[in-house]
Amino acid sequence: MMSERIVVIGSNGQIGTELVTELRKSYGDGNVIACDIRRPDYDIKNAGPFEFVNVLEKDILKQLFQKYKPTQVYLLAALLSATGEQNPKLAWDLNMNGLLNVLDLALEYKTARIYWPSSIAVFGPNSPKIQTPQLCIMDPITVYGISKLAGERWCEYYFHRYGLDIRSIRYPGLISWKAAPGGGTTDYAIHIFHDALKKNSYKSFLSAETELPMMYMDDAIRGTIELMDAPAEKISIRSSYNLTGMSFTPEVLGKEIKNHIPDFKLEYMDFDQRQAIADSWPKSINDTVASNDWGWKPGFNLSKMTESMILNLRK
Ligand code: VAH
Repeated sequence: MMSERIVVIGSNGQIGTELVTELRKSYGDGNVIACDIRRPDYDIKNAGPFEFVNVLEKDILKQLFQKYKPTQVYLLAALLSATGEQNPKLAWDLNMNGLLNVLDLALEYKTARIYWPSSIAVFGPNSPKIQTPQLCIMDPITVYGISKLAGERWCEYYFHRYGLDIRSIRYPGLISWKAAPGGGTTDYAIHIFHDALKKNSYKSFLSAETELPMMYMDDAIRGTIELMDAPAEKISIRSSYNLTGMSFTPEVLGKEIKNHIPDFKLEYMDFDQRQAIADSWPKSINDTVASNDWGWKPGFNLSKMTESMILNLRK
């Protein structure tokens, strides 16, 4: 079997950092090319090939495809919900034209499989809030969500029109300790652990009862690779799969942290513009289609995630 050659664009990000490491374990360091707009701030470069790539510079991107003829491409580069609202036109340009550049080049160079992440940000105020289904009303209020919803439509179009095997997951909030989060609305659930260990306290920018779907990064990485490894005939969704691990509020997370740090104190900011974004998103996600199609099953619940975060951050 021809060996896989995998290009990961956006390798320095919260997901990319861990995905490159995991893929290199399976496919060998030299077969996973980490690509980003800036040099990695840790030793990923020493562990395997790294290329400076701006996904909006199509000629440079074409040289990357020409040089590596990748069998798989993961496009993770994007502006997330909160930072996207600070710079809407850049968010649209990067998230949308970055995807279209990769889709066109994947066609031209016959890339066997492409991965592109969507998000629960594609849902909006009129989407069902509880156990949000795979198919429903989707009226996103952020440019990030709009770009992810449009991107899902393009992915499905390139599959049906050109047969491009592109696969996607609507990630919930992702919690991890290895790499810094990148400007999301759910990032309170990461900062809270750092502050709890440093200052025994945290001031949440989301209100106590703001329930959101979340997932531990270990589950997100495993689910992503399981989706990419699934036989094509099992994939019934070519927009993007609903996927979740758990749902919780800042208050519930704070109580779970107190089980490990008894004098932890959680407070709340009076106002933050991310509250309106969070209020427009689902409280919980129905991911039975992913379970039925390719056997998805989360491995981390709130207590297991909290224990792992605190254990690893304490090291
Ligand atoms: C964000 N972490 O907050 C990302 C994610 C569902 C949330 O898309 O923007």
